[in-house]
Amino acid sequence: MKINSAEFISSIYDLRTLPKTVLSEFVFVGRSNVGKSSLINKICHKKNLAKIGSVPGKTRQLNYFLINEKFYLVDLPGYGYAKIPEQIRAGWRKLVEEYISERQNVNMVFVLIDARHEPTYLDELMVSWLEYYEISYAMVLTKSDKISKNKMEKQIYRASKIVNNDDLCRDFIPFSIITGEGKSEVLALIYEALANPRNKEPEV
Ligand SMILES: Nc1nc2c(ncn2[C@@H]2O[C@H](COP(=O)(O)OP(=O)(O)OP(=O)(O)O)[C@@H](O)[C@H]2O)c(=O)[nH]1
Ligand SMILES: [Mg+2]
Repeated sequence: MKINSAEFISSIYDLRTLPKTVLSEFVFVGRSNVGKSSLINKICHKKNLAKIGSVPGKTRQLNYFLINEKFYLVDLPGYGYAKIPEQIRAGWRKLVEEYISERQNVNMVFVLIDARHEPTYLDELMVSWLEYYEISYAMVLTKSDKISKNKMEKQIYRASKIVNNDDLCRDFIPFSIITGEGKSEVLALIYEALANPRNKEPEV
């Protein structure tokens, strides 16, 4: 799949103002500074579509990008930044869990983990939410240019330890904005998922 158009649509602070649409949403989550916005820019071939944070943990909103006028990429606020007050963290938790659990448009989630580090408790929590709500996801190991192939294999193994449901976890993708590794794999997963939208039981 090729991305021909990518356009910033809106920043959402309150879930009541989410776009009224039936289009699929592909969501990027992960700790602050892991490279969510950089990945979105890379796959869209645009330098400044998603803002790269100079101050980690600053993003508090969901940012919506419309791609090929067919689906959205959603950049979620990063978690785990130590200097954030507890009250704001609780706000993040509520916003993200409500979005993940209630938004029917969510087709698939990309969980980003810095390839240099082990998954954190918050990564584990995110994966457990996704599995609980039966949302398919892929793990992306970012900044792959900073580690060796050997180390990457070990890190993929570590990441696989927080997966409990292999049916929901679609893939482990090493990714780098420097080398371009992983870009076609991320796009291929999106393309595949677009053909098979999330199948939810009708609500009663
Ligand atoms: N070497 C290298 N640096 C990267 C890569 N991806 C992101 N970075 C750098 O990591 C820093 C954080 O990237 P962002 O894309 O702003 O991270 P984020 O996850 O959006 O952060 P928040 O918005 O704070 O949650 C930036 O300085 C990027 O240039 C990568 O693949 N390789
Ligand atoms: Mg960001």
